[in-house]
Amino acid sequence: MTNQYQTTQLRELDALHHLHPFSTHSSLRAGGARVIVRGDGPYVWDSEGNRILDGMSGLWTANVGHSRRELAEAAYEQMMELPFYNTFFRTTHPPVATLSRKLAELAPDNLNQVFYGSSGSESNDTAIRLIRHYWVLKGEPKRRIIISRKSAYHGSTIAAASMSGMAHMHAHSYPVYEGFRHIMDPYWYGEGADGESLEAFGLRAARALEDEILKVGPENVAAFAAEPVQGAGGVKIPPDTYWPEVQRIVDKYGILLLADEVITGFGRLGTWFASQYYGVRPNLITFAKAVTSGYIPLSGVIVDDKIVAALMAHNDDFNHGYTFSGHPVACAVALKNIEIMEQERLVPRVKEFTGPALANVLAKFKDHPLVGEVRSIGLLGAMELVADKRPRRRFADPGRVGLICRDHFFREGFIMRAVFDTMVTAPPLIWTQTQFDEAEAAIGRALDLTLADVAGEIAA
Ligand code: PXG
Repeated sequence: MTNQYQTTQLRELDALHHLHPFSTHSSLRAGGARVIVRGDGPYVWDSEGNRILDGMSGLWTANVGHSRRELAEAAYEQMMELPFYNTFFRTTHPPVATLSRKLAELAPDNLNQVFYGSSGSESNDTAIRLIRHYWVLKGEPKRRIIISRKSAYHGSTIAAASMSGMAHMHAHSYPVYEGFRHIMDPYWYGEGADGESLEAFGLRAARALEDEILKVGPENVAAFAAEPVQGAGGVKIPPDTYWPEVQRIVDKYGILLLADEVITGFGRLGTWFASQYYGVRPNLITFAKAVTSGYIPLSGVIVDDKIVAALMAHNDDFNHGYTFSGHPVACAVALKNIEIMEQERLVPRVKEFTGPALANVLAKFKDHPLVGEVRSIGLLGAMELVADKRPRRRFADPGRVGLICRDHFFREGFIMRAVFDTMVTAPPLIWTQTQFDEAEAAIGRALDLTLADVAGEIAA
């Protein structure tokens, strides 16, 4: 354990020299960062010795839990054998070839080839280039527009941020990359009209895609890009009617479908990919995060045979790639991670036990005075904190109460993330009843403490 002196020193070094992602730097510097020093299975420890139940799997990543020896050994062995070699200039190596075959086996039938990167953002940049290049190769270069959704998060590089819908990201000084359009989210709690059924809302949200296609001209549309379940946007789970209607529209206009499975891939919904859960047929799946359980960066795009056929039909280079595309150590860790998931049956277990257990914990709080809605699918869950449940009235100053609640969760030894005033969770796939019980107790205490802080703002 780090002692108090070291903690203070580390906080100081961090404040002086480390610019954190997505942070308000002034308040971060004033308050200092929490120092996390260790992880083991479902828990992490801070430098003051507090054990914290990690309800976010790191950051939607650690599906097999923290600090698994097998993964460290896989990395070590690969580093001793071949720590790095590139995959440019007609070279390959055993881990990348073997992992690619494995991913083709796990992905839907028409997706059989993988292009690698090191982050979700990079994989989405690759997907964007592949999509636009495909239409050029097919002789339809006008098809450049990619439609996505308002709360989408596809990454932080300029292209991936442009495909993301979050207006607060576009507000920064860079120009939004040309050729993206954003439609409504399938978010019933936020956007459903009073009295509108989930089913009717799901169809309305899907038809926003058709409206947009017609508005910009079908001949200009290259693809629709979406997370099967929106993660960073607030665990927005589409109604059952949404994806079949989207698939119908995509098929009708012959546009490509990109499923961003950076969060939903590798078992979160009880299938290897959420596309399989929903029965949708994407032409590209992007993945990252849990492919290695976050132990080492790796990402990629799994690509439809018809896109590969278009590439094969031409003799031009596809001028794109990263030094670390198919990094051997990352691929070796991914193979071991997938092997662990298979051996421990972690994916079917989401349907059999962990998914229902999470739903059960969240359901206990649906009548809490602060909670407007609880929802979950597999191991993704959310709780809406509201000032008044009945007309779905939110708190003034969105995000304030979410942060109060998040801090109470932390102090109660449990990590949940606040997306404005929506508390979200994505537990690792290894939780047992013990962790679900601990989560339930911590949620109960943290909600009550939050309620005490904001009692004056709650409808009677
Ligand atoms: N697509 C999706 C669906 C994501 O969730 C990315 C792409 C980008 O991946 P990289 O590896 O470039 O970060 C993500 C990332 C949050 C949070 O606060 C979520 C992400 C990243 C950072 C924070 O929920 N998701």
